[in-house]
Amino acid sequence: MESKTVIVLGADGYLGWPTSLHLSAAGHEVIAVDSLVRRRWDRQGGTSSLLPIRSMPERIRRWSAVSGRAITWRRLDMLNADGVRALLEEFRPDAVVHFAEQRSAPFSMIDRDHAVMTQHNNVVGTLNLLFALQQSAPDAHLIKLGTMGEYGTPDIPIEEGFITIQHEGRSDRLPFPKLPGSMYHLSKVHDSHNIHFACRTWGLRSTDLNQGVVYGCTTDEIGDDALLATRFDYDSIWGTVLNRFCTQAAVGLPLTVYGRGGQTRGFLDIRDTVACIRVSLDNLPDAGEYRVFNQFTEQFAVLELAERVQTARAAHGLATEIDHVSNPRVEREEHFYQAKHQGLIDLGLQPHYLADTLIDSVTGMVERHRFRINPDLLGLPDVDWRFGRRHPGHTDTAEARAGQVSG
Ligand code: NAD
Ligand code: USQ
Repeated sequence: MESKTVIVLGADGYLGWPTSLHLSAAGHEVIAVDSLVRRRWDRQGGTSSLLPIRSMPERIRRWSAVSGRAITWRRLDMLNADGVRALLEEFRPDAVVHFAEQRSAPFSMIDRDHAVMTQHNNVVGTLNLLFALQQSAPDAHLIKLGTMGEYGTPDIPIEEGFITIQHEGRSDRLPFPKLPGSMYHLSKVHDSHNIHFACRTWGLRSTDLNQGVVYGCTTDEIGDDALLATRFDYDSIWGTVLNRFCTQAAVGLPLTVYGRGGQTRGFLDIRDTVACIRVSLDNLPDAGEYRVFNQFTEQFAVLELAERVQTARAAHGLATEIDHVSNPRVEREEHFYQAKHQGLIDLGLQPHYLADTLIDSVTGMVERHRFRINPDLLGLPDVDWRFGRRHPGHTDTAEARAGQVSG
């Protein structure tokens, strides 16, 4: 397989770090880039990864020692437009994988400042990248992480990016309608429009990956090497639902199903996140092509997931309680959901489906690190879609605003 030069933006994050390792193991030259702003948001908000994570230089040294492969590290904020352009000119990448965004829906709904910061960070960062690509690397393949939540939960099947519409005797293939459910999810819709425009107008080539909710904490490259661990969030701001349920179960707390629990989403194992990026990288879109894949492997209702965790624990003789807590979000709790996800499978993705063994391995990891858990972060959320943060002062918003600037 041809070795490519790949810049991974957001490489210090939950998904960016394992992807950097996976692409490096596949023989690509990887340049890992991050502003480290997420570590700052954690410090400011009192959250932290359950798994201890090393600094980027430490993790890269460890990877080099165990694999014999080098990864280049650069600290850079995507809001620094000149820096983004200089990065592309220095490395002349074949591809850029863009994870570097504020990715929490509850964080974006805390208050006006957090909503503005989220959309500014994500939309302006991506615009800076698009202009830098146009000027300095127009042939590079942009692989951008979008989200299934861009579509919302319409009462018709969800296509992969585009839908053919018949209207008044005419027909066209148009972007699928979007009904996002948070200020964060909206930022991804704005990104998608901007990327599509850049492909149509400047001839850039891009794969927009509408990824579902990710679960799990390890990949083939990380294994059980603590020095290579990626972050694992369990709190109500950053923790995604299955990771939270496994954590709650492991410490004997009730699983917090929001509302009735019929909310259905697409899900995938973190091992499939990294595989999807590699598969996208191996299959180059044409110049000017804006390609969209729905990146998930199975869909579940939230209550169904809680019951899966309950069943997996019961197999070990352990009882798990499920609590239906008042839903802090504005979302449908019972709805039709049928989203297509064929594109990546056609390109060769071999999915991992949710198994009790995965639930066991995540709960086992949590049990080994339970002394690091702050139970206040594990329970009920304190951000409400209608009212913002219930306990103002928990995060200093002025400080949080400053958090968008790296340094
Ligand atoms: P994460 O918060 O763990 O990682 C994101 C990284 O991007 C962080 O290390 C952060 O410091 C960095 N970053 C943010 N803004 C930046 C900026 N302006 N300049 C440079 N670096 C910046 O998040 P994650 O879970 O790894 O998510 C990565 C991407 O995948 C996000 O775009 C997210 O929207 C998308 N996604 C995640 C999930 C999921 O379940 N985790 C699901 C679907 C899509
Ligand atoms: N939920 C619960 N209980 C919890 C936590 C969540 O019932 O303790 C419910 C939520 O109400 C929601 C669903 O679980 O209906 C998913 O919530 P989540 O926090 O796991 O995921 P979400 O906020 O949608 O965001 C996550 C990532 C985001 C990514 C998105 C993919 O943080 O970066 O874009 O998943 S998707 O959902 O497909 O848009």
